[in-house]
Amino acid sequence: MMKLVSVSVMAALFALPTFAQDYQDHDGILMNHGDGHLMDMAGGMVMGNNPDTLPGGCEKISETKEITVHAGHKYAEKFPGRMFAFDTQEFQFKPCTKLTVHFINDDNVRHQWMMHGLPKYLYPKGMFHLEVSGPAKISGTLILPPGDKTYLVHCDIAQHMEKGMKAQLKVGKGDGDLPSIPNVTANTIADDYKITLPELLAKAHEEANAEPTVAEKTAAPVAATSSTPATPEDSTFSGVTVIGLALGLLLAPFLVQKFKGMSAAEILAYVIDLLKTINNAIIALTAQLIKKIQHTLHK
Ligand SMILES: [Cu+2]
Repeated sequence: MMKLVSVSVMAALFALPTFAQDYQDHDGILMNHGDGHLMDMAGGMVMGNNPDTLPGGCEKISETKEITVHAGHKYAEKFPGRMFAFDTQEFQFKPCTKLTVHFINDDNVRHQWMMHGLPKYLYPKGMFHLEVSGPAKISGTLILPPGDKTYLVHCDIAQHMEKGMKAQLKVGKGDGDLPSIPNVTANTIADDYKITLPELLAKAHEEANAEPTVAEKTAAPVAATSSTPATPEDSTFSGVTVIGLALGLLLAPFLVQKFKGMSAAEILAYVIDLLKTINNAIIALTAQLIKKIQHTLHK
């Protein structure tokens, strides 16, 4: 009997390290670089740390709260198609809350808890930001502004937000919901596994025909820059725009992949930019061609 007990005690002792994840604690070793920017040699970083200055419009700290947020691959397992996530996707606090965030990175890569849209006079670049290479823990404190507003919280390491590490923090009632937050809001562009490529092209074509404003917007500044009217170049603009649009439509299925996780405004800006580039390239080519033709005709 004694032997059995000692064997099980030994087994338990050996098994212990596999249960207890070793987290590096950065809270005691951070150096203060001023302006709420704390950093250490082990790669831990806090930006926008503000435990004592009240934002404009806050008469006093309304509440003092502490939260612990985990980040890691395992929290994304319940979200189909996602790779990284926080363990919480939505936060809500009273205006003027003093909030301490304990951020625990469970992965063996770098993650951030980055909040955007804060008042810039108090938070550099409007950000409050915790960052650490895991597995590790890091903490920071901020005082939330007054008013109802929804703030984006994400990990800004390349592709981590698009792969699921995105949340929203509502102060007061918030002012709406952000898109593509796992299990909270719908994706900006929904995954569709049933549609075929020709169908997708047809759909993109329909949508492009329904919204001629994109073409108009891109064609207008181009036409305005042409200072020599009554040249044969003028008649090429509509043709050039059509070619640009056709190219855009051909590229559409590939772009859908790229647009995953982007907001509608970001996508529109990207498309307009792309069409401008294509248009300008074709106009330059056409102009060269016309000059050559004119030369040969005049000879
Ligand atoms: Cu990350």
